[in-house]
Order: sequence, then C-alpha cells, then structure tokens
Amino acid sequence: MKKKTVQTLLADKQTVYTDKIGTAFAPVNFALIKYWGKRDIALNIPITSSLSVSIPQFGAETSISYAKTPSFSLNNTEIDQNDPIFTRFFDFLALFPHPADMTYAVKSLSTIPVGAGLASSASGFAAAVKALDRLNEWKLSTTALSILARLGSGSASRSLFDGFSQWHAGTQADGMDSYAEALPYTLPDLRMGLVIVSSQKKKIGSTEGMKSTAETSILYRSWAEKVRIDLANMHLALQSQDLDTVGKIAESNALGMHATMIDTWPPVLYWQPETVRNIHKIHALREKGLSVYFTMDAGPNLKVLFHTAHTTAVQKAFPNLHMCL
Ligand code: 2P0
Repeated sequence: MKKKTVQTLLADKQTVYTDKIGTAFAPVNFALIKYWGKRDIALNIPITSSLSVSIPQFGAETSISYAKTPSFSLNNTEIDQNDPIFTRFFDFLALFPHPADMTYAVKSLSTIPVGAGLASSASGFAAAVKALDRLNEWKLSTTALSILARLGSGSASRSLFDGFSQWHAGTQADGMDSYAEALPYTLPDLRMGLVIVSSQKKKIGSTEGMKSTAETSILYRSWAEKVRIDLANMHLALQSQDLDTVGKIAESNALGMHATMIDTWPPVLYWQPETVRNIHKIHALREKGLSVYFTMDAGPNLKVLFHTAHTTAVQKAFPNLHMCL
C-alpha cells in the first residue's frame, strides 16, 4: 500500500547512485486543531483535517547517503539495528527506490530537548523525506513531500512548513489528496511555552490510542463535527489575528480530543494530577485578565499559549516554563 504511493509519486523520477549526502532540517509542529483517528491505518490517512504551528527552534537535521551497510546515528550515538527506532526508520527508507546493492547511512541531530515529552517522529520523518529528495535530486513538490512524510507518521505531513499549516483529510481512498499546505496567517504576538509534567515514555502510543478511541468511544462520534466547527472558526480567528479566540479554540479542541480519549475503553488517560493543577493555574491567570491558554497532545504535558505582553506574568506563574515560540 505505502509502496504504491511512493511509486506513484516518483513515477517520472530517476534514482541512481550518487556519493552525495542529502541534508535537510524539519521542525516540530504543535497542533491547534488535533489529528486523532485514521480512516486508513496503513496509509496514515486521517478522519479529520488538522491545523498546526511549527516550532522552528526544535526539530531534526538529517543527512542521508547511500552506503553498503545500514547505519543510523542519532545525536552522535549509533542506534542498534534491533532497536525499534532503527527498524521503524529503515522500514520507511525501504519504501523508496534505491540502487539494488545499496542501503543508507543516516545521521540525525535533534534540537528537541531530551525529556521534553515532545514526539520526534513528525520532524524526523519530514526531515528524512526532504533529505532523500536532495540526495536523489528528485525536486518533488511540497505536496508530494507531505504525502511521503505522512507515510512515516501522520503528523510529519505538517512538519514541512514554517508557521501555520493545515493537513487536509482528503476524500480519496489512495490518500493522494491528504497532505498539508502552508497557511498564509501570522500571529506575531503569540508565544508558546512547555510545562513538563513528566518526561517518561507514554504507556499508550498515539497510533494505538487513536485506534481504540475510534473503535470504542461513543463521544468520538461527534469528534469530526467538532473539528469541522473548530477549524472553520480557527481560520476566522487567525485571519483577524484574534489571539484570544485562537487560544480558546485550541484549548477547547484539545479538551474535546481528551474527552474522547477518556471515553475510550480501556481509558486512554494521559493526565496526571500535576496536569490538572497546571490547567487550574492557567484558568486562574485568565480570570485575572491574562491571555493564557493551553493545548495538550498524547501525554500529560501542557503547551501554554499566551500573548507576548503577558510573558513576565506567565513565566512567574510557571518558573520552569520552557519557551519555544
Ligand atoms: C496531533 N497527535 O495532531 C495529534 C494530537 C497526538 C495528539 O499527531 O500513528 O505520531 O504516526 O500517524 O503522527 C500524534 O500522532 O501518529 C499526533 P501516527 P502521530 O499532533
């Protein structure tokens, strides 16, 4: 299935051995309208569209070259061939055409702080497809790169852009209309910071969590409708640079996603007591008139969204806030 998508997108491209190295950077992205649920599990095609903002200071810079034996260096440490990170990455690389007697040498440097609880798969797979494109001089369109990155990890489709982007769910069975595009909005007063509640690896991964939510949560039946409404309102809010409405929709959308997770059986409950304590702190700041909101992903940590004018107050309330935007 995935291989067919790759063959279609590379149909008119030549892949010959070169001794060059393809190097590219891709940022992490934070979803303001979430992706939770797939209409095609094999191809990572989502049930709904989603919208995100890229975090240019966190990401992956990846270099790929052809080699006789496979190797994967991550932050200057060699990954063992039996490590699941290695197999997932090389299974992805195996989708792409390469000279018969060749495999790849991969070097990746991540600027994502260790233990920040940030998934690295989005920037990792987006950087990999960009690096392969440069290595082979395919000169693929951003749309094609986004579709290819999606095959590695759904959220990677959104990591090809700076600023805001939208990943379209699409309607085609083959996923050729399910890719992300840059959105023309800017929100210069928006700041974001991370509140780390736990940096432990989560017990339930996103892929598994979204599958069981879609299968068992009755609340999930209303999720696509909520996304449709939130997405339309988010566009209006971004267009008018209305930071409070952007924050409100992002917070509500994240809480809606977590409501479906909690409604899942067995429950997909990522929250820790500290998560709830911090949410109440954000609400208390808001009651004092500050523009402070949050979003959360598949874990207990919070991404705090706030107006630049309120930076000092937010940093005072959250002394360990890890600024990212
Ligand atoms: C998002 N998440 O929109 C949502 C919100 C987590 C919660 O995208 O199975 O790692 O590889 O497609 O991309 C995490 O999902 O999952 C994610 P796969 P992925 O950011």
